[in-house]
Amino acid sequence: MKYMGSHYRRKSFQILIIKTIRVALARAGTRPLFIENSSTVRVQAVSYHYQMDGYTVSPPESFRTDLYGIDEVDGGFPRDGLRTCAQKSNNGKNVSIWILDTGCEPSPGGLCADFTGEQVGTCTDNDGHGTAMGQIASDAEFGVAPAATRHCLRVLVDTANGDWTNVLRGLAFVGAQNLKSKGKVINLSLSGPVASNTRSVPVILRELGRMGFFTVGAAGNDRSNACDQIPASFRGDRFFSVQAHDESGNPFSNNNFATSGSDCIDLSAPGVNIRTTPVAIAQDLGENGTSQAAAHVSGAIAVLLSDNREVNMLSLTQNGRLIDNGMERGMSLVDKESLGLSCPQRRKTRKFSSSNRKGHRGY
Ligand SMILES: [Ca+2]
Repeated sequence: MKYMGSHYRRKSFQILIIKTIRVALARAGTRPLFIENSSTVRVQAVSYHYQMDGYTVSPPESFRTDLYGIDEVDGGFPRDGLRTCAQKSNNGKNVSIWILDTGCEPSPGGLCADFTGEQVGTCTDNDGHGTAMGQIASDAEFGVAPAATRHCLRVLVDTANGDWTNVLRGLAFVGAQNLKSKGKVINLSLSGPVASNTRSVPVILRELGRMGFFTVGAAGNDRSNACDQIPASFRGDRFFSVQAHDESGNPFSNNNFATSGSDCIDLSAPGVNIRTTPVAIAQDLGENGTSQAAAHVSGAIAVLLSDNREVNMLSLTQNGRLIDNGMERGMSLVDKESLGLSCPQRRKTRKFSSSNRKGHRGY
């Protein structure tokens, strides 16, 4: 019966998607859709330079300040310069993270698809944004959830914008998959104004939530009310809208925000001066935005799921801190808790060896 239930749900979802996409296509969505990355610098070189006092961290046990985001998620505040929880955690193992963006490199076993019509059969990222989001969430060495399976859907074109219709197609593809995993996370580091052609987005996100998907959306970088943006304005138990803050806990200057009257922000996460792979040695560049913040939260959710822990605001922010958005723009802004996981209470998996496998039930 359980199987029949999930089968029925997938079937009904597919019917819903077909209807929804028809509506979206009929509306000929041409409203702008932007990635949430306000950086004016583009990192372009090719190698990691994460070292600490000459000690190459592989896998990372220690971090430079330019990995403060990973450090912050891992154990929360105060940051300890260490990946304190990783050794006790499954780090996203057997959890799928779907990156809907400009494309990225799937991890082993991950899927890749193009919905822009530009690159049939591939998901090559010619912009860099999707690659960065994928790395923050699940890079095998420096990601928040290094053991997660990363799937890459190309829904934005090389100029890093796109059409909601392609995003909807990507979401429909995700919902139609029947992959075995311990959990499913969708990262939407993109945003656009709420408009007539975005009415289908909440419908699909709600249905994906019912199917067990957790979705993370960027709050947006427009210095405006997040409730005017989609996906941030979507509200749901399995949806999180994310602002950005810097390593000192100051809010990102272009954050979209929540007011006491209309609150469409759930939490804040690292999103200022975030380094990702294509960084040249000796360059001191970072990228800013609620995109980067959202990707941290996607990775954190994957970590919680892999450790059989609840995913909710409490578990995501248990070791976070209050980010003071204050009254800086002359309006009543709502302060938010920052992302900060507590470490798992006990080790969930053990190394495979003949000595400790015996008698270990695992799961
Ligand atoms: Ca840490």
